[in-house]
Amino acid sequence: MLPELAEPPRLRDRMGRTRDRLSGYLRGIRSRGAIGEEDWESIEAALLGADVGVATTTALLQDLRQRVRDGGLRDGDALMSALRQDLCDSLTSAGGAELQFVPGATNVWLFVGVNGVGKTTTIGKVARRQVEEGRSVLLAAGDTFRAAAAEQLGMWAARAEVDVVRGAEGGDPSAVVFDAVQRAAARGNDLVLADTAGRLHTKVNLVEELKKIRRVADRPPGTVTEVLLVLDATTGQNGLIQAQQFLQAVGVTGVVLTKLDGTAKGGIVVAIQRELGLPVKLVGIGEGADDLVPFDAEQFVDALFEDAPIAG
Ligand SMILES: Nc1nc2c(ncn2[C@@H]2O[C@H](COP(=O)(O)OP(=O)(O)OP(=O)(O)O)[C@@H](O)[C@H]2O)c(=O)[nH]1
Ligand SMILES: [Mg+2]
Repeated sequence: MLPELAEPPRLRDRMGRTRDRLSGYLRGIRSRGAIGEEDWESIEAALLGADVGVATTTALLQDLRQRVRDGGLRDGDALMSALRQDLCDSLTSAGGAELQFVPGATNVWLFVGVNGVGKTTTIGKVARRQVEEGRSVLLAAGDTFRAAAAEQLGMWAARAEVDVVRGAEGGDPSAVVFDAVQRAAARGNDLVLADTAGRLHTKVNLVEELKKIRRVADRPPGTVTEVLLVLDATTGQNGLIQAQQFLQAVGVTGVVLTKLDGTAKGGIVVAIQRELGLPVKLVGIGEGADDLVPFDAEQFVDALFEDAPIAG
């Protein structure tokens, strides 16, 4: 039997660093009777400091300034509520956080992303949750670059009580994924979680390798229902540049943003969704097996601000 899953950790409890950074700038604005130029500067500095990004920050500020000019927002309290609402809206515009799964099929979820972002750890956490939800999971050790990668995945597999298909070190990763899909179909596993090596974006042939993995995984009986780009929140805006490279190589369906617990730059979530048009589906908030939660825009925005949630 799997050890009982702990209560899922709360975003709010793990996002203290980003919240502290924001509140350092925003403290006091809510109680302002009239909004002054220094308040706009504080909001801008807060959003940029949290890595919301220049384009998104500019758009948010333009909208808010216009509404203040039009008389729709009369004081600091109204302004802060509007900012929260705007953030929430921009976080839901790229689509929902639901993970796609076709019942009865051999679903494949591919995990891609550069070195060290947390792909293997995320697969371990996802495996556990999916087993808990009643799915029959098989792992594919598609990172054949280092033997240690398959071993690491094997440890997570043991924790989730699922099997892992491995290949030879230096072997063809798409062959491993192919084997995993065949085996899953033969044994009635309905979900294959495939790990990949992390240097794929750097060389053209490696990008080709990733495309090939995807093609092979999508061949019947397999069907690729998610391609999840894993990004490390602590790398901030650089993550967006990485994302572009992967977007061009494989059809990414969503983002897993890891290490939100270790950064003051949690605003990158907003930039990813607005600037890439990709939904953040899962967020990693620690190194433990339970430290992964589905992304929820409202909970996220609540976790960013020091004061009470938006009324109503
Ligand atoms: N604090 C924190 N650490 C995390 C999180 N997710 C992963 N890590 C840590 O990040 C490090 C790298 O994780 P891996 O899962 O090995 O990353 P990877 O993308 O598979 O790396 P490569 O296989 O080298 O490409 C490990 O020390 C993890 O424990 C998270 O959400 N929060
Ligand atoms: Mg790995």
